Amino acid sequence: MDQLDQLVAQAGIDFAAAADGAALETAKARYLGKGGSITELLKGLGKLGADARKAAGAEINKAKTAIEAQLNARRDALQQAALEAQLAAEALDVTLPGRGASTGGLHPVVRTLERVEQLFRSIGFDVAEGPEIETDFYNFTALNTPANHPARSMHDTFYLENGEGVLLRTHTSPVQIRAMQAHVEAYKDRPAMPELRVIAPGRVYRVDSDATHSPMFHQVEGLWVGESVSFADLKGVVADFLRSFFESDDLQVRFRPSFFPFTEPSAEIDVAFMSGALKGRWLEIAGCGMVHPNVLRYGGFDPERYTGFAFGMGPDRLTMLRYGVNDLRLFFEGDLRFLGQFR
Ligand code: 2NL
Repeated sequence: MDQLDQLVAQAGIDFAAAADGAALETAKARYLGKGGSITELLKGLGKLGADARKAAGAEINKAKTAIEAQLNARRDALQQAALEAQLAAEALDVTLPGRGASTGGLHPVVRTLERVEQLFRSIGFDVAEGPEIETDFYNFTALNTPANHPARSMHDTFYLENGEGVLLRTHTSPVQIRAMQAHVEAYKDRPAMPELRVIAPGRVYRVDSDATHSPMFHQVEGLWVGESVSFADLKGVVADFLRSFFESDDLQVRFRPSFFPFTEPSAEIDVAFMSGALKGRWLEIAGCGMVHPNVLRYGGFDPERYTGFAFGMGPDRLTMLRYGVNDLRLFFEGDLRFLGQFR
């Protein structure tokens, strides 16, 4: 094989060995660069006679063209390989399932609270909220619960450290006292005062913890104050509410005499379902009564002119009955396998 053919063959081998663009340019310089083999051969042509120069020049140019063709082919191949590597690295598998936009849901007790609120709104009640950190006055005194009453004891009530009579509310009644005061204040310079109808849903706290008691639980209280509000109104409102809430027209409701410091007379409310797993069993569901005159007075109402009824119930228990849940603690453990069933 003549020298030029060998040079072309060697260039082909060198170019094939170049793994990337930079290596290929270095290899190219050995043949086509300033001091490259082909360049040196072309420089040597000057020493030849005219005929020999013409023949040799044609041969060298042919070799040069062949080397350039190999160079371009290798350059294209390297570029193509780089592109393919990049595409492979950036590849997206569009057949993979999506990340899953999971929708949240309302806590079952919140669903109960919203249902209770909606039913009472439909008969003209407002919904009131208030602070969970309360004073001794609003939580106890204004509710006719005297200083030495057992409900105030350290065993039932979470008192705040360094707080002068500051505590976690043990019921939502303080919200009702505040609502009464605000109502009386709002109408003090008006010719007449409309009736006050309000429910107070929210979190309450007591030092208590077992399968049926949680240190944090919920309460909904209702209050209706006016000039001719009677126990008969109380019975009608509560019985209608319970039948609507449980969607059962034949729900049995009974009022059993009881005692609360803030109502007189007072009653316990029991219900019995006429079908289902709990059929025929009386279940305690709420407490109620006519607002005690002292409580009306603390709220700003003249007990000689106004009467009112109040009731309190546990939405946690309402939720357990409505959904057939048997352990209260499930509501407060934050386990999504349980909570996810109520969406
Ligand atoms: C129960 C008992 C009750 C009330 C709450 C109340 C509020 C005011 C005035 C008078 Cl501002 N009473 N609330 C009355 C009777 C019973 O709750 O067993 N709750 C779960």
